[in-house]
Amino acid sequence: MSKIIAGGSHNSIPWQDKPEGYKYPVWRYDGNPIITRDNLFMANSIFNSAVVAFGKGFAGVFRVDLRTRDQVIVTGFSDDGINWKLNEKVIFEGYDPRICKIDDKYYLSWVKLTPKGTVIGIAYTRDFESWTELEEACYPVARNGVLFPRKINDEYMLLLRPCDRGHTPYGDIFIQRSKDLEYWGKYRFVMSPVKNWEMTKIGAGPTPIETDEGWLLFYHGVITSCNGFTYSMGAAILDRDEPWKVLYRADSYLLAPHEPYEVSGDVPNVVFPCAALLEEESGKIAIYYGAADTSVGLAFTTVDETVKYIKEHNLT
Ligand code: BMA
Repeated sequence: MSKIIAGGSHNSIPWQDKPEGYKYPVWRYDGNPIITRDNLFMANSIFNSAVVAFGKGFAGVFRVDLRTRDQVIVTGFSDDGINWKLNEKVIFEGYDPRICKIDDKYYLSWVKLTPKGTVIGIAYTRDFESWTELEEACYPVARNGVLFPRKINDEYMLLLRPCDRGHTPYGDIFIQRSKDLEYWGKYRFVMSPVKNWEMTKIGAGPTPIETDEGWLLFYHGVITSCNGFTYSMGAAILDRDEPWKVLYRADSYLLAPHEPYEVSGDVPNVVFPCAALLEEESGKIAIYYGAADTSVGLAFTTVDETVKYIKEHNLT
């Protein structure tokens, strides 16, 4: 049995048992999508968004593309992780937020827009009301900045995907380290696309999950077909002390756009995981993902099922 070591929620996370006879390790919530444009006035779409256990329930940071098509981030709260109330107040401009609790603060990392291209913005809050922005974590151009939920050997760690300004194939995951979340360095390469389903580019997804086997990392991978891009979700296990070392990695995706709300929307064929809620005792994991750049979907797995799948389908 694989175990989640830390980062569990004190509250019950959203959950549905795996449908009878379903053979794969990740299954969808049958009420998907859980968040749509109807959750917020003036939203064109609400998608790649991240949530975390907070107080007696959950809090989140949501990517909203407005009816002006400006890309902004707002906060939201939920008692059960499924029904969300979003706030109209914009906390930052940009997109694809992740949220990560380290000690007593919640750190937001997101794709911040600058005149020279996108960078990874970092800000923190204690209450989801007031935010303190820190130095940008890199120079342009990068996306998919994902913090680890604790320091490792006294250093904060950030996964990121250096890229260029467009949607061109330039997509490896790197890691960089910092003692103070201000100066970053000691870069290491983590992984490149390998299999067809992820061949165009890859990018880290939710905050890595600490397990007894290593850091469980869900990530997205993109394949280019004659019809455009398809974004799916894969998984790897990184070394607990030196997380740039990949111990295992599934050769195949764990979730891909198959349902109507994933294959059709503003950008068809996108499954883009940004957050996971955990239960340490049971090993349950609830994954939040953007669907077709239009809405938010929820999927479930357990640490045991996912780790087993990764090992049985390990990339060789
Ligand atoms: C990526 C990001 C994501 C988006 C995806 C598909 O480059 O912009 O926010 O979900 O493209 O459009």
